Amino acid sequence: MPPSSLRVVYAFAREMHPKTSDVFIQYGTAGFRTKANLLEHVVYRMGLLAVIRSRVKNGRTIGIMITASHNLEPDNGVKLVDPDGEMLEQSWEEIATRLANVSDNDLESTTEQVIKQVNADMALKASVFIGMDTRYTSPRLAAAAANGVIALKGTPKEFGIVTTPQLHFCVKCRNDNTYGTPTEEGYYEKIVGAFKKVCQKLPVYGEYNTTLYVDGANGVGGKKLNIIRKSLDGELDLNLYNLGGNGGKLNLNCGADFVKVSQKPPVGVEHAPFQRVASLDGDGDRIVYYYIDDKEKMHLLDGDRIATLLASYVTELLRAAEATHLKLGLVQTAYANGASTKYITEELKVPVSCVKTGVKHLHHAALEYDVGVYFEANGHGTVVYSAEAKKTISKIAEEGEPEQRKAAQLLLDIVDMTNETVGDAISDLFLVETVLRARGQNVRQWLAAYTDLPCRQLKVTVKDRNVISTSDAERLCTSPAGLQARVSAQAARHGSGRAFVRASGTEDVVRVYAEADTQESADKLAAEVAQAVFDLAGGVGDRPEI
Ligand code: G16
Repeated sequence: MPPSSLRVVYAFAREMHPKTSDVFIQYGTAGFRTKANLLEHVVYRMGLLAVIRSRVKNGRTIGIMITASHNLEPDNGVKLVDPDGEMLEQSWEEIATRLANVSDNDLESTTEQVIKQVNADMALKASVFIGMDTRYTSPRLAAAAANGVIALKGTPKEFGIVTTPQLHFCVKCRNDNTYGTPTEEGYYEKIVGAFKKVCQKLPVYGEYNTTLYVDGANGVGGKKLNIIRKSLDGELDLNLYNLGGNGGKLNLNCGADFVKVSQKPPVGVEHAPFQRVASLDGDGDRIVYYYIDDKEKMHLLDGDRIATLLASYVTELLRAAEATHLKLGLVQTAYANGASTKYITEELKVPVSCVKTGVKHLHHAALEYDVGVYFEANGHGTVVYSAEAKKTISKIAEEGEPEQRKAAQLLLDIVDMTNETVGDAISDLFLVETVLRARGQNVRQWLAAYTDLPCRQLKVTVKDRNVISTSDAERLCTSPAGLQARVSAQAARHGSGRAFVRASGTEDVVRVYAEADTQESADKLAAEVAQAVFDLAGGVGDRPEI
């Protein structure tokens, strides 16, 4: 493709997707995210970038997902998916930001510069998969993405409404046909198929019961579970709530983020004492569990709990398969409850690493292990298995002693049930149900593994959240001056006190996390830290109260 044909890039931009706002926008924790009406030109330009990326990757397929995941309905967003189904390589985030912010007049020349910089062969074919969530602004944005792809003579394929992890899965399958079939049906076949296989091997016993309530956050995840429900042959009875009807608004007072952050049950879900409930987020990439006891108290089983459940069960199976030379490790972020980290190291004796927020950071750290379990406390996570691990387990499944074979075969089903590309609420749901079923456990028994330290999360609005810098996997705040000293001093005044602050990469806020030995202390510490952020980082609006 000769550079002169880049003129069409400008023409499409000017005629159909002009840049109408001067607000600077940055590729954040999970792509670009802001009010939907500020995004059309950004998404069009990501269509252009996806084509360039595909050509740099020798024509392998790249994904574009239109979603703002856990954010409320007025927001939207866009993120790029790399050929192995992973998040866009980080060195390209700066390029994405540059392309998103240039004026329409400079778009043609900037596109040309990017092509040169990354050495893309524009004569190659380019393929881009596009998916979107259920937001009413998504179809328009998906069309803008497709136009960006067409402007650079790439081939877009639109998947319509899918969960974010389903799009990641399809991209991976398209580039590696040993992983599965790159369609929504291919996804169900592999992931739900593996769950049904496991159910044949593990009869229901003990305290486990097959009824599961699900809060669909009025988003896409619940809708997809509604499709899956009919094919489960009674192995799992899904009672689905918040499917987007009856005036329910996306992520509003429901969904995984609401449940985790507010520590309250979602609206729109019926509750029965001790009934386990899974709560998904708006695009189906996060999941947390909870139950309400007979005194109406809610008990949360968040991403840390899911990680420990999966890591302990896989460790058990590796032991039974006599494959303990395979190294299993767990990856968390600063949000991980201190009690979970203690349990992982002291009880499970599993190595644990701490990285910055964002699945992209956790994913890469998890790849260091033969079996890497990674979860953010907010319920975003999965398991990755090295090629060596898969080979070893397959060999044992065929050639081992009977008991070893049994464990290895279960492990192979678990590998198939896992969406290894990214955190996936649906895949994680089946993994959790598998472990509880295998152990004959109810949700209270699951919770009994360890006791969480009480914690609290708050948001503070400031003039410019970029004034906050951090180090040590976001556990230390390096600017503005004096903030860390105040946070440390406040934390030291509370038993088991720990707190940190960081700028969100998906919302225009500074996040505050605090934990301590009592809920009262955790709440107080969080409020004190929120005040410190407000005072030293340019808070706007009302000063947080204690
Ligand atoms: C995204 C990321 C997660 C991150 C979350 C919050 O989740 O994929 O890794 O934990 O945002 O990020 P931040 O604290 O920077 O706003 P989702 O589910 O919204 O895509």
